[in-house]
Amino acid sequence: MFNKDSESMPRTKLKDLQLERLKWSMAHAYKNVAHYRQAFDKAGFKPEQFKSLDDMKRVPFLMKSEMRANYPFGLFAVPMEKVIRIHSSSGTTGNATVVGYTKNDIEVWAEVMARTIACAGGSEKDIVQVAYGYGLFTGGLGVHYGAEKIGATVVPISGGNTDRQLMLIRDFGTTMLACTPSYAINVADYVEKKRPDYKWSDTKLRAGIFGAEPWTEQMRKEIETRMGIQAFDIYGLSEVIGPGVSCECSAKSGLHVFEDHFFVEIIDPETGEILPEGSSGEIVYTSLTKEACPVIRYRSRDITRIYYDSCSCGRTFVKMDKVSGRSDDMLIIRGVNVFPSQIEAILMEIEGTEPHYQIIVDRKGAMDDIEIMVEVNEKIFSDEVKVLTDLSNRIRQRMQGVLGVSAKITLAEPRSIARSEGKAQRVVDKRKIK
Ligand code: DLL
Repeated sequence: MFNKDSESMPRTKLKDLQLERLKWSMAHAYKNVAHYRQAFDKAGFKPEQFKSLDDMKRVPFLMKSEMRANYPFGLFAVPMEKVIRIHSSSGTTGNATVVGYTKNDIEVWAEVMARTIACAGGSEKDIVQVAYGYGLFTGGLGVHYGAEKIGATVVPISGGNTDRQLMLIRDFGTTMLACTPSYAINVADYVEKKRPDYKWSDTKLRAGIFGAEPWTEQMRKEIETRMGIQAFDIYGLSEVIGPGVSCECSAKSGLHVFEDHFFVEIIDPETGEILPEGSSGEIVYTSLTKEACPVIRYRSRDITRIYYDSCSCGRTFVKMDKVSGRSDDMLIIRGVNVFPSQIEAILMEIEGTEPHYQIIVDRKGAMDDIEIMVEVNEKIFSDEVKVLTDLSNRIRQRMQGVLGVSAKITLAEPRSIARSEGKAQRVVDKRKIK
């Protein structure tokens, strides 16, 4: 479902549409949500004063803490009779935020998710196995509605139960798998270790739409080679809608943002200043069509870059880079900024390590201490001590070289780090717990 009219609109026309929709969205939020009224009044800004995209900088941000402070329904802009669905998320850190959807919001969500599946080459001919969790998390139902809208056959299995996932992929002829990238690797591991009889080449699986957590190019390669499929990055956040905010097309060079529904800016996370196109910073969202829970300048904390390039797929929407981390997830180790995704990228380059790891940060006296627990493969683990010592030295040196901090490396035996069916818990920051 490549909606040519909306997805390959000339950019001048798109900007006009965004301006018109921004005016509506701001007036709607101001009129119906006390929080926006107070925040706008405090900033001395009235929605009627919004005349051009340049006026965006005058509009106050919405912080996650403010969403939480309005728990549960304080940011709803329509009466409850109009709300037909609720989802809730803890995001990647902290407490729950609650979002609501009107009938029309669910329609828009299905539309952007149908586009996402189409971006990954999907159509009514596909059988889509939805192994994202169903429930308050937006992954399961988000992909489900999009797959139905495109006319595909949906297998709503939800997360977990790897044996059953494998059975249905084979028996139902699943062509597309939707789950987190860490679970996809988990499934590939499981086949290798426990199901030598299971051959990916005997299945019809040809693509995967993976997201909900940061992942690297190396992880993509790993999934693609081990399962023999094409792996696409899909991105979204519940505060904005769920999955369906942006996704990769066949070019696999950045994720197209569905700009007719979401207006994006990149800001400096420290100062809040808008940064020029192509700069790396925090991505901020304003919903253009959402009725139940409009978000105006929502600070996502996700770090990325947005830019326009004329894409071979014909879509005229800007692209965003793979999210490299979160401004609030960034670890500061002895004064050095470290993103978990950098550590992952290093591990993936080193032969013998598995993509299962955990970063444990602690404070010994006044010093930050970082330990990286890395699983190694069966072969390496059964090797002699010297091989293991060499490997751990190599990882330590590489970390020091790239990150600029020294880390303690602990090699763990195969399958000793807890697996997740959803988002993997990569970081244990004991400094926050104390
Ligand atoms: O994770 C929505 C989703 C479901 C997206 C299924 C893709 C697939 P939340 O639980 O609200 O929503 O978490 C949103 O997860 O701000 C990012 O930090 C992170 N995230 C989501 N997708 C990606 C991705 C869903 N493709 C938070 N790459 C976001 C990196 C991602 N991070």
